[in-house]
Amino acid sequence: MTARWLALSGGVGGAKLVLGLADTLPDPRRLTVIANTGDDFEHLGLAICPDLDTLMYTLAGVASPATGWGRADETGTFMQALARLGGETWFHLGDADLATHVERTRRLAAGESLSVATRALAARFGIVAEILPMSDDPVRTVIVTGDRELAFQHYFVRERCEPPVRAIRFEGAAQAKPAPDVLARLADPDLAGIVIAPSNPLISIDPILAVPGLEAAIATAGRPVIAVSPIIGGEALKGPTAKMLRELGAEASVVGIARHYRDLVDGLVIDQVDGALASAVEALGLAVHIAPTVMRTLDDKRTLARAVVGFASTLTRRRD
Ligand code: FO1
Repeated sequence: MTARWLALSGGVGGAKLVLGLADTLPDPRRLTVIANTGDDFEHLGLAICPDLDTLMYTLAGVASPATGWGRADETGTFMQALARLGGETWFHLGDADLATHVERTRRLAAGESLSVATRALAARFGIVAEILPMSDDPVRTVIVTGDRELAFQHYFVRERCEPPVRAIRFEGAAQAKPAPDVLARLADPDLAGIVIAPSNPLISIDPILAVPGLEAAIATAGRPVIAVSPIIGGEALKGPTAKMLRELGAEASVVGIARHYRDLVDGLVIDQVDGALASAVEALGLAVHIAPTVMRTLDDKRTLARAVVGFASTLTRRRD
Protein backbone atom coordinates (compact mmCIF):
# COMPACT_ATOMS: atom_id res chain seq x y z
CA MET A 1 0.00 0.00 0.00
CA THR A 2 1.26 3.50 -0.80
CA ALA A 3 2.06 5.56 2.28
CA ARG A 4 -0.69 7.78 3.65
CA TRP A 5 0.03 11.42 4.50
CA LEU A 6 -2.07 13.69 6.60
CA ALA A 7 -2.08 17.48 6.66
CA LEU A 8 -3.71 19.97 9.03
CA SER A 9 -4.63 23.16 7.24
CA GLY A 10 -6.44 26.46 7.31
CA GLY A 11 -7.15 28.47 4.16
CA VAL A 12 -4.94 30.24 1.67
CA GLY A 13 -1.34 29.61 2.89
CA GLY A 14 -1.99 26.05 3.98
CA ALA A 15 -3.88 25.18 0.80
CA LYS A 16 -0.82 26.04 -1.29
CA LEU A 17 1.29 23.39 0.44
CA VAL A 18 -1.61 20.92 0.30
CA LEU A 19 -1.72 21.42 -3.48
CA GLY A 20 2.04 20.79 -3.61
CA LEU A 21 1.57 17.57 -1.65
CA ALA A 22 -1.34 16.42 -3.82
CA ASP A 23 0.78 17.09 -6.90
CA THR A 24 3.92 15.29 -5.76
CA LEU A 25 2.86 12.38 -3.56
CA PRO A 26 2.76 9.09 -5.49
CA ASP A 27 -0.96 8.65 -4.79
CA PRO A 28 -2.95 11.80 -3.89
CA ARG A 29 -5.90 9.59 -2.88
CA ARG A 30 -3.77 8.70 0.12
CA LEU A 31 -3.53 12.35 1.20
CA THR A 32 -6.03 13.43 3.86
CA VAL A 33 -6.44 17.07 4.79
CA ILE A 34 -8.05 17.94 8.10
CA ALA A 35 -9.48 21.42 7.64
CA ASN A 36 -10.20 24.15 10.15
CA THR A 37 -13.89 24.91 10.47
CA GLY A 38 -13.54 27.53 13.22
CA ASP A 39 -13.89 30.24 10.53
CA ASP A 40 -17.29 28.89 9.46
CA PHE A 41 -20.38 30.98 9.95
CA GLU A 42 -23.93 31.39 8.86
CA HIS A 43 -24.32 34.45 6.68
CA LEU A 44 -27.33 35.54 4.61
CA GLY A 45 -28.92 32.27 5.68
CA LEU A 46 -26.07 30.24 4.13
CA ALA A 47 -23.55 27.83 5.65
CA ILE A 48 -20.18 29.34 4.74
CA CYS A 49 -17.02 27.25 5.28
CA PRO A 50 -14.15 29.39 3.99
CA ASP A 51 -11.22 27.06 4.68
CA LEU A 52 -12.97 23.97 3.30
CA ASP A 53 -13.82 25.94 0.15
CA THR A 54 -10.34 27.45 -0.20
CA LEU A 55 -8.85 23.95 -0.01
CA MET A 56 -11.41 22.62 -2.47
CA TYR A 57 -10.97 25.45 -5.00
CA THR A 58 -7.17 25.35 -4.70
CA LEU A 59 -6.99 21.59 -5.25
CA ALA A 60 -9.44 21.87 -8.15
CA GLY A 61 -7.40 24.66 -9.75
CA VAL A 62 -10.32 27.12 -9.67
CA ALA A 63 -9.24 29.40 -6.78
CA SER A 64 -8.87 33.12 -7.40
CA PRO A 65 -5.17 33.79 -7.97
CA ALA A 66 -5.64 37.37 -6.73
CA THR A 67 -7.01 36.55 -3.26
CA GLY A 68 -6.38 32.84 -2.75
CA TRP A 69 -10.01 32.51 -1.55
CA GLY A 70 -13.12 32.54 -3.72
CA ARG A 71 -13.08 31.52 -7.35
CA ALA A 72 -11.15 32.63 -10.40
CA ASP A 73 -13.08 34.43 -13.17
CA GLU A 74 -15.80 35.31 -10.68
CA THR A 75 -18.68 37.69 -11.37
CA GLY A 76 -20.42 39.96 -8.86
CA THR A 77 -24.02 40.25 -10.02
CA PHE A 78 -25.43 38.89 -6.76
CA MET A 79 -23.42 41.30 -4.61
CA GLN A 80 -24.36 44.28 -6.77
CA ALA A 81 -28.03 43.37 -6.62
CA LEU A 82 -27.79 42.85 -2.87
CA ALA A 83 -26.15 46.27 -2.42
CA ARG A 84 -28.96 47.88 -4.38
CA LEU A 85 -31.43 46.33 -1.94
CA GLY A 86 -29.47 47.70 1.02
CA GLY A 87 -28.35 44.19 2.08
CA GLU A 88 -25.21 43.18 3.96
CA THR A 89 -22.24 43.35 1.61
CA TRP A 90 -19.18 43.40 3.89
CA PHE A 91 -18.50 39.71 3.15
CA HIS A 92 -18.05 39.26 -0.57
CA LEU A 93 -19.72 36.26 -2.19
CA GLY A 94 -19.04 35.87 -5.89
CA ASP A 95 -21.74 34.37 -8.10
CA ALA A 96 -20.11 30.98 -8.72
CA ASP A 97 -18.92 30.74 -5.09
CA LEU A 98 -22.50 31.42 -4.00
CA ALA A 99 -23.59 28.18 -5.66
CA THR A 100 -21.25 26.24 -3.36
CA HIS A 101 -22.80 27.82 -0.25
CA VAL A 102 -26.35 27.29 -1.50
CA GLU A 103 -25.71 23.63 -2.31
CA ARG A 104 -23.92 23.00 1.00
CA THR A 105 -26.74 24.69 2.91
CA ARG A 106 -29.31 22.54 1.09
CA ARG A 107 -27.43 19.36 1.90
CA LEU A 108 -27.02 20.26 5.58
CA ALA A 109 -30.71 21.20 5.83
CA ALA A 110 -31.57 17.82 4.30
CA GLY A 111 -29.70 16.18 7.19
CA GLU A 112 -26.28 15.48 5.68
CA SER A 113 -23.29 15.93 7.93
CA LEU A 114 -20.66 18.51 7.00
CA SER A 115 -18.18 15.75 6.15
CA VAL A 116 -20.65 14.01 3.82
CA ALA A 117 -21.56 17.32 2.16
CA THR A 118 -17.87 18.20 1.79
CA ARG A 119 -17.08 14.82 0.22
CA ALA A 120 -19.92 15.28 -2.28
CA LEU A 121 -18.85 18.81 -3.26
CA ALA A 122 -15.17 17.85 -3.54
CA ALA A 123 -16.08 14.89 -5.77
CA ARG A 124 -17.98 17.27 -8.08
CA PHE A 125 -14.79 19.32 -8.38
CA GLY A 126 -12.87 16.16 -9.29
CA ILE A 127 -10.68 16.25 -6.19
CA VAL A 128 -9.06 12.94 -5.36
CA ALA A 129 -7.34 13.93 -2.10
CA GLU A 130 -9.58 13.56 0.93
CA ILE A 131 -10.77 16.78 2.59
CA LEU A 132 -12.23 16.23 6.05
CA PRO A 133 -13.66 18.96 8.25
CA MET A 134 -12.09 18.69 11.72
CA SER A 135 -15.57 18.09 13.14
CA ASP A 136 -19.17 17.80 11.97
CA ASP A 137 -20.17 19.71 15.09
CA PRO A 138 -20.10 23.52 15.06
CA VAL A 139 -16.93 25.08 16.46
CA ARG A 140 -16.79 28.85 16.18
CA THR A 141 -13.67 30.95 16.70
CA VAL A 142 -14.37 34.04 18.80
CA ILE A 143 -11.85 36.88 19.01
CA VAL A 144 -11.76 38.69 22.33
CA THR A 145 -10.66 42.28 21.74
CA GLY A 146 -10.44 45.20 24.15
CA ASP A 147 -14.10 45.56 25.00
CA ARG A 148 -15.87 43.20 22.64
CA GLU A 149 -16.06 39.60 21.56
CA LEU A 150 -16.17 39.30 17.79
CA ALA A 151 -17.27 36.34 15.70
CA PHE A 152 -14.28 35.35 13.60
CA GLN A 153 -15.36 36.77 10.21
CA HIS A 154 -16.52 39.99 11.88
CA TYR A 155 -13.01 40.42 13.27
CA PHE A 156 -11.23 39.19 10.15
CA VAL A 157 -13.20 40.73 7.28
CA ARG A 158 -15.59 43.34 8.64
CA GLU A 159 -13.05 44.88 11.05
CA ARG A 160 -10.00 43.99 8.86
CA CYS A 161 -8.17 42.39 11.85
CA GLU A 162 -7.67 45.88 13.30
CA PRO A 163 -8.86 45.46 16.93
CA PRO A 164 -6.04 44.27 19.21
CA VAL A 165 -6.55 40.64 20.22
CA ARG A 166 -6.64 39.83 23.93
CA ALA A 167 -7.68 36.17 23.72
CA ILE A 168 -9.15 33.62 21.33
CA ARG A 169 -11.91 31.15 22.17
CA PHE A 170 -13.20 28.18 20.23
CA GLU A 171 -16.88 28.08 21.05
CA GLY A 172 -18.34 24.58 20.96
CA ALA A 173 -14.94 22.88 20.79
CA ALA A 174 -15.28 21.15 24.16
CA GLN A 175 -18.49 19.43 22.98
CA ALA A 176 -17.27 18.67 19.46
CA LYS A 177 -16.22 15.24 18.22
CA PRO A 178 -13.63 14.67 15.50
CA ALA A 179 -15.41 14.08 12.19
CA PRO A 180 -15.85 10.42 11.24
CA ASP A 181 -12.64 9.08 9.64
CA VAL A 182 -10.36 11.68 11.27
CA LEU A 183 -9.24 9.35 14.06
CA ALA A 184 -9.17 6.35 11.71
CA ARG A 185 -6.80 8.16 9.34
CA LEU A 186 -4.54 9.06 12.27
CA ALA A 187 -4.48 5.41 13.37
CA ASP A 188 -3.81 4.05 9.85
CA PRO A 189 -0.76 1.76 10.02
CA ASP A 190 0.27 3.08 6.58
CA LEU A 191 0.44 6.68 7.83
CA ALA A 192 3.91 8.03 7.01
CA GLY A 193 3.73 11.52 8.52
CA ILE A 194 1.64 14.44 9.65
CA VAL A 195 2.22 17.90 8.19
CA ILE A 196 1.05 21.09 9.84
CA ALA A 197 0.68 23.45 6.90
CA PRO A 198 1.94 27.07 7.05
CA SER A 199 -1.38 28.36 8.35
CA ASN A 200 -1.94 30.77 11.24
CA PRO A 201 -1.32 28.59 14.34
CA LEU A 202 -3.67 30.68 16.51
CA ILE A 203 -6.77 30.74 14.32
CA SER A 204 -6.28 27.95 11.80
CA ILE A 205 -4.45 25.10 13.54
CA ASP A 206 -5.36 25.63 17.22
CA PRO A 207 -9.12 25.20 16.52
CA ILE A 208 -8.34 21.79 14.98
CA LEU A 209 -6.25 20.81 18.00
CA ALA A 210 -9.02 22.04 20.32
CA VAL A 211 -11.38 19.27 19.18
CA PRO A 212 -11.15 16.76 22.05
CA GLY A 213 -9.13 13.69 21.16
CA LEU A 214 -7.51 15.10 18.06
CA GLU A 215 -4.24 16.35 19.52
CA ALA A 216 -3.87 13.15 21.55
CA ALA A 217 -4.44 11.08 18.40
CA ILE A 218 -1.69 13.03 16.62
CA ALA A 219 0.65 12.56 19.55
CA THR A 220 0.02 8.81 19.72
CA ALA A 221 0.05 8.19 15.96
CA GLY A 222 3.74 7.37 16.33
CA ARG A 223 4.62 9.15 13.10
CA PRO A 224 6.77 12.26 12.53
CA VAL A 225 4.90 15.53 12.88
CA ILE A 226 6.34 18.36 10.80
CA ALA A 227 5.21 21.98 10.83
CA VAL A 228 6.05 24.56 8.18
CA SER A 229 6.50 28.03 9.64
CA PRO A 230 3.97 30.59 8.39
CA ILE A 231 6.33 33.30 9.65
CA ILE A 232 9.17 34.32 7.35
CA GLY A 233 11.62 36.96 8.50
CA GLY A 234 9.33 38.01 11.36
CA GLU A 235 6.24 38.53 9.17
CA ALA A 236 3.50 36.47 7.60
CA LEU A 237 3.29 36.65 3.81
CA LYS A 238 -0.45 37.24 4.15
CA GLY A 239 -2.81 37.77 7.03
CA PRO A 240 -2.50 38.83 10.65
CA THR A 241 -0.38 35.98 12.09
CA ALA A 242 2.55 38.18 13.19
CA LYS A 243 0.29 40.91 14.60
CA MET A 244 -1.79 38.38 16.54
CA LEU A 245 1.27 36.59 17.95
CA ARG A 246 2.66 39.91 19.19
CA GLU A 247 -0.66 41.00 20.68
CA LEU A 248 -0.87 37.74 22.61
CA GLY A 249 2.65 38.18 23.98
CA ALA A 250 4.39 35.66 21.74
CA GLU A 251 7.38 36.25 19.51
CA ALA A 252 6.58 36.81 15.82
CA SER A 253 9.45 34.67 14.56
CA VAL A 254 10.19 31.05 13.72
CA VAL A 255 11.26 30.71 17.37
CA GLY A 256 7.77 31.85 18.45
CA ILE A 257 6.26 29.26 16.09
CA ALA A 258 8.59 26.58 17.47
CA ARG A 259 7.56 27.45 21.04
CA HIS A 260 3.91 27.26 20.05
CA TYR A 261 4.25 23.77 18.56
CA ARG A 262 7.09 22.35 20.63
CA ASP A 263 4.99 19.78 22.51
CA LEU A 264 3.41 18.46 19.34
CA VAL A 265 5.92 18.52 16.49
CA ASP A 266 9.24 16.79 15.84
CA GLY A 267 10.51 19.15 13.19
CA LEU A 268 10.00 22.65 11.84
CA VAL A 269 10.63 23.79 8.28
CA ILE A 270 11.87 27.38 8.23
CA ASP A 271 12.68 29.69 5.37
CA GLN A 272 16.21 30.44 4.22
CA VAL A 273 15.94 34.04 5.47
CA ASP A 274 15.56 32.63 9.01
CA GLY A 275 18.56 30.31 8.74
CA ALA A 276 20.35 32.16 11.55
CA LEU A 277 17.54 31.18 13.96
CA ALA A 278 17.90 27.43 13.30
CA SER A 279 20.00 26.81 16.41
CA ALA A 280 17.48 28.67 18.60
CA VAL A 281 14.72 26.36 17.27
CA GLU A 282 16.92 23.30 17.80
CA ALA A 283 17.54 24.44 21.36
CA LEU A 284 13.80 23.95 21.92
CA GLY A 285 14.20 20.29 21.01
CA LEU A 286 12.97 20.43 17.40
CA ALA A 287 14.76 19.28 14.28
CA VAL A 288 15.05 22.03 11.67
CA HIS A 289 15.00 21.95 7.90
CA ILE A 290 15.81 25.12 5.96
CA ALA A 291 14.07 25.48 2.62
CA PRO A 292 12.52 28.13 0.37
CA THR A 293 9.01 28.39 1.82
CA VAL A 294 7.52 31.19 -0.30
CA MET A 295 5.08 29.47 -2.68
CA ARG A 296 4.31 31.67 -5.67
CA THR A 297 4.28 29.11 -8.48
CA LEU A 298 3.10 25.51 -8.67
CA ASP A 299 6.75 24.57 -8.88
CA ASP A 300 7.44 26.36 -5.56
CA LYS A 301 4.58 24.39 -3.96
CA ARG A 302 5.86 21.08 -5.30
CA THR A 303 9.44 21.81 -4.24
CA LEU A 304 8.38 22.67 -0.69
CA ALA A 305 6.10 19.60 -0.52
CA ARG A 306 9.01 17.36 -1.56
CA ALA A 307 11.25 19.02 1.03
CA VAL A 308 8.67 18.47 3.78
CA VAL A 309 8.15 14.81 2.88
CA GLY A 310 11.91 14.27 2.59
CA PHE A 311 12.50 15.94 5.97
CA ALA A 312 9.78 13.85 7.62
CA SER A 313 11.35 10.70 6.23
CA THR A 314 14.61 11.50 8.05
CA LEU A 315 12.81 11.81 11.40
CA THR A 316 11.41 9.21 13.71
CA ARG A 317 8.75 10.24 16.16
CA ARG A 318 10.82 11.37 19.12
CA ARG A 319 8.03 12.10 21.52
CA ASP A 320 6.76 8.57 22.16
N1 FO1 B 1 -11.90 37.43 2.99
C1 FO1 B 1 -11.92 38.77 2.94
O1 FO1 B 1 -10.94 39.40 3.36
N2 FO1 B 1 -13.03 39.46 2.46
C2 FO1 B 1 -14.12 38.81 1.98
O2 FO1 B 1 -15.09 39.45 1.57
C3 FO1 B 1 -14.09 37.37 1.98
C4 FO1 B 1 -15.14 36.62 1.46
C5 FO1 B 1 -15.02 35.23 1.40
C6 FO1 B 1 -16.03 34.47 0.80
C7 FO1 B 1 -15.92 33.09 0.73
C8 FO1 B 1 -14.78 32.46 1.26
O3 FO1 B 1 -14.66 31.13 1.17
C9 FO1 B 1 -13.77 33.19 1.85
C10 FO1 B 1 -13.88 34.58 1.93
N3 FO1 B 1 -12.88 35.35 2.52
C11 FO1 B 1 -12.94 36.71 2.51
C12 FO1 B 1 -11.74 34.68 3.18
C13 FO1 B 1 -12.15 34.26 4.60
O4 FO1 B 1 -12.40 35.36 5.42
C14 FO1 B 1 -11.17 33.32 5.31
O5 FO1 B 1 -11.76 32.83 6.45
C15 FO1 B 1 -9.88 33.96 5.72
O6 FO1 B 1 -9.12 34.10 4.58
C16 FO1 B 1 -9.14 33.12 6.80
O7 FO1 B 1 -8.84 31.84 6.33
